[in-house]
Amino acid sequence: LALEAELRKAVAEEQLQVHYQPTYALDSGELTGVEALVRWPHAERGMVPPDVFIPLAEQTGLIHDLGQFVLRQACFQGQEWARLSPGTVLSIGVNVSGKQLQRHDFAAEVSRALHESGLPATSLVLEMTESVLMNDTDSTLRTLQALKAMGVRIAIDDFGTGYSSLSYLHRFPVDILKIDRSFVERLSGSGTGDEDSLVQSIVQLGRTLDLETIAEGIEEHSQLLALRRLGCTMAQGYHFGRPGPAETVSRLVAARA
Ligand code: G
Ligand code: G
Ligand code: MN
Ligand code: NA
Repeated sequence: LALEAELRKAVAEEQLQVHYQPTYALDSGELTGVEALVRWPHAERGMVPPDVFIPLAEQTGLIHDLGQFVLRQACFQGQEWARLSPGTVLSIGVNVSGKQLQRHDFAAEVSRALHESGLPATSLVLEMTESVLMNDTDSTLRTLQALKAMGVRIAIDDFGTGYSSLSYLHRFPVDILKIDRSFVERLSGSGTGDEDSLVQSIVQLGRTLDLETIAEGIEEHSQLLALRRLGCTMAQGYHFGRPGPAETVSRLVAARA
């Protein structure tokens, strides 16, 4: 079978899996949420990485069903964690591609997933890249405003790698900047080097615009210390935990309950 046909089958038969990577508060070390990351376990190819099949899904239109699957899984799972540990509110991050956002019924589908799962809208964070928001159409604006009205939050993924224009931050109701891991990788450790000023600028931009900042790709303790020094409040990365099956997060949630 061609990869496309196999992916179509995998989506239709719900063979895709959703893994979750935890995010943490940098000061308290508290678990604050997760990012949902789709996985494709393939009989012959092993785990096919999303870098391979997400672009294919976008080209073929499969991204709509795939995206709905991930969104619904993440919402139901998020609500289960909320039940496991009442009083703990985890943010549930779900990646959204531009193709999904362009669909006129996207906000309605999000609303349906929230209602059917019982997950509060304020727990859901939709992650999209800057390039998605550069597609500055009235329909994108309407969709984001509808999501905002529900209480869903919007995060800019890979922030700083896309476009030099920041005008979309004024036009669209953005809540969170996720600092791309390429910036985190270059942190000096002292928090005072030239390479640190970029991260510091993003954190300050976030503060000025009243946006949260989450640093991605923390692999070293020294990066954690530098980020704290630079005023970043939240982080995710291999240093804290790799993406893993829902049960891994369930254990973390149960441990705090
Ligand atoms: O998960 P890593 O674990 O390999 O993910 C690689 C890329 O795939 C990232 O850029 C991530 O944003 C993207 N990705 C992972 N899961 C999803 C998903 O459910 N939907 C979309 N659109 N992209 C995803
Ligand atoms: O584009 P997006 O931010 O959604 O992609 C997240 C990707 O980053 C996933 O592929 C995830 O597995 C990966 N990732 C998460 N933490 C780390 C990390 O500490 N180091 C590296 N190299 N990749 C990471
Ligand atoms: Mn992401
Ligand atoms: Na990213």
